[in-house]
Amino acid sequence: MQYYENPVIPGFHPDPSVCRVGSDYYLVTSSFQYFPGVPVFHSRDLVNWQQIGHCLTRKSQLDLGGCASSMGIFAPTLRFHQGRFYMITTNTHSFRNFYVWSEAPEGPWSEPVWLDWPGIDPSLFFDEDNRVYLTGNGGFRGDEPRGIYQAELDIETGKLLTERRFIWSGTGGKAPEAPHLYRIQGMYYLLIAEGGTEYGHMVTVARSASPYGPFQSCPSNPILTHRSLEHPIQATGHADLVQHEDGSWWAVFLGIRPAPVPFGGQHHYLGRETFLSPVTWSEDGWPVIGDQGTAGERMELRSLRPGKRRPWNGLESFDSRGLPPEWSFLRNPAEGSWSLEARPGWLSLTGLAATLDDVSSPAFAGRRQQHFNCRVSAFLSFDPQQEGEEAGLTVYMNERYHYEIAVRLLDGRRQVILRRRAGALWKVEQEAVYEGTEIILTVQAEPALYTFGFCPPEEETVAMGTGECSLLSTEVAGGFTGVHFGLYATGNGKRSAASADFGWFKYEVLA
Ligand code: 6LW
Repeated sequence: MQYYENPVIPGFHPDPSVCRVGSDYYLVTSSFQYFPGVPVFHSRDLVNWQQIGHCLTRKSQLDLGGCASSMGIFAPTLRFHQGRFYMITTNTHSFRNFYVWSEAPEGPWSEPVWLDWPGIDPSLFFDEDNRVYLTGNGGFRGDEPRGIYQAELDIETGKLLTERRFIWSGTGGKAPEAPHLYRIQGMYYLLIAEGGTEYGHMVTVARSASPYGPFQSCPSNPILTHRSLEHPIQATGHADLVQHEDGSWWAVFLGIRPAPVPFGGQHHYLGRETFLSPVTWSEDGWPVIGDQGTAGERMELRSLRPGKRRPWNGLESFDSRGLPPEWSFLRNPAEGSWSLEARPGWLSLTGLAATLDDVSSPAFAGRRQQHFNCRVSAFLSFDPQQEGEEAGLTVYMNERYHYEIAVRLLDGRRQVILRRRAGALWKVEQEAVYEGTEIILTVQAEPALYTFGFCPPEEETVAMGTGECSLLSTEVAGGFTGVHFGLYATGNGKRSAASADFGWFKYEVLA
């Protein structure tokens, strides 16, 4: 038997939504306070996904100025209809729902079409009779019940064509959300998530002969959940279905992989990740996800024929064509804070007053941590001019939970520092005088510990200390995101005179 490995998209990639166009599959995930927003992935086999861009690449589409961490872009839905891709989502920073469209999934995508529609997790369904349904979660207005609401939409203008109607409350779990409507074999299936996006998460389904119900709940709900199971994958929920070209059905959904912590308990810091599972149909026409509602780290390929997996390892050398698609800024990047042209072949970051401790746009560019065991290194050329100027490599969950290995100017001398921040606790753990202007900064990640170091070019690594992974976890830091490795610069209160130039960035997966 042949297998594929879950998660199919590791690291902070929650709320997956998928669609198929011929033999090509496209998938989007949530991005919160990171910019550009809504990563877009492509696959030919459902197992190997490659990021090809983002839907929201302009401030006119995504304004995150002052956006709190874990707010911003919540769950998107991706659909294809008559030559156009549509991506609908909520910017919870302004609390508005909107969609963008494009003929090419790599973009560019249209300006937002704003909706008069409350709640989160909007979804689109294009019916065979050309009606378009907007389905989303609600229950935040007045005393309206929590659950799933729906209306018909004019997809050209974004105007609602009907009243917004309550269609299902789910099976009684908290936070009924993440709806998707499908028409399968003449019936309307409504797939939702319940239980909240934590350890009680689950997927439930109901069906009706009419798109507005009444919906009959599946007798074997929930059709996916790992709640109260001893299982390496937890919090499974928020699914979307797709039919393979060969007729087989598959679900993408989110889950987490908690890492054991030394004194017991579980912590997850890689974020909510994207998983894949086969879907079979019961004799009475209900979908069954995975093995009677559970999914594994290794699952049988069945009819899938995956190509070769593109290695996750990467050496990024920077060129003027733009940052690689896996890279993001924290909120909209501040003008003049980054450049790929100032020093060709380098990523130049100019420190601003803002630091990594601020809900702001510090000079920052990073990529997700996607593996428990990996090693990251970055080559930095930096000659700080003013007291407090600093640049380096951060392991970043949010402004209150992050670790840095960095170079800064203190009392007129260049030093390498290891700093840890976990909530109100904050400490520069190590300081070492450093004469050179070029340095390689390193972080080695293991499931329980990050180990920080530096080396002058061509020399041995000097260890600077460690930081516990669990202190950056969602269980400690809160929120909906996962850890990023970020290159950053800051003037610690004022704009820096010197730019911090990064020559390369390496991400190596370790066994
Ligand atoms: C999202 C909701 C959820 O909009 O978490 O897991 C919220 N599900 O559906 C943020 O990702």
